[in-house]
Amino acid sequence: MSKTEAKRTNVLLTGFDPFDREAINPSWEAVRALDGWKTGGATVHARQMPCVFGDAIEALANAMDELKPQLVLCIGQAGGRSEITPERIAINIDDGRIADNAGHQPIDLPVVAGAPAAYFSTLPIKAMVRDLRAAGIPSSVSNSAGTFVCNHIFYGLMHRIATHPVAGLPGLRGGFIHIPYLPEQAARFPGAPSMSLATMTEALRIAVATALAVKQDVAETGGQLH
Ligand code: PCA
Repeated sequence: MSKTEAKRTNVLLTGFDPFDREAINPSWEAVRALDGWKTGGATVHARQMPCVFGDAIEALANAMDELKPQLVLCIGQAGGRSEITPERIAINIDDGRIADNAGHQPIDLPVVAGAPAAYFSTLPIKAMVRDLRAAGIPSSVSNSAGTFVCNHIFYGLMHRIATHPVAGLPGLRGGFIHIPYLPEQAARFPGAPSMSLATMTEALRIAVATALAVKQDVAETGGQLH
């Protein structure tokens, strides 16, 4: 790759603003720590997304139009999970267990009317889990990103990649990773698992590096019985 081409390789990393009465969102804290980070000829750009149905997909589309990334990783908080969990699949449903940050709580509505039921992540999720574990960071594939704003933006991302070839350069890939609470959040919910910001930031570095390096995912066990 020439220097000029290398300059044009952008990675978009998104995190969310705090929601559900939290003061912070680990996804934004970890993502913003990597803004400007250069790896493998690519530059990482961090953007914060609103935890609002509709607005989140619009903000993502704007960031993609601005940056023309070749890789998009959206990150979100999954309180209660103990591991870094690359998501396998985005489903075409909005079903809010709670209201979003604008007070909207859609029930059983499609993210995009008339669009496919689901899209698979085009990130090498198994290779990411492998590399994270090798670095001593707990990680597993997740087969559900839920039905709140994280699944919503994930679906919006994959739908855009599938239907807007100009949204990124050829070969644009994307997906979603859920991450645990930070310790200061978990301290309010005794027994809840958490992970330090330093570990989560390192995990995202590994996830980005693996996604840039591995074009074809590895076939490793990572399924679940339920
Ligand atoms: N987590 C929520 C939305 C924003 C976030 O960080 C979710 O899992 O849907």
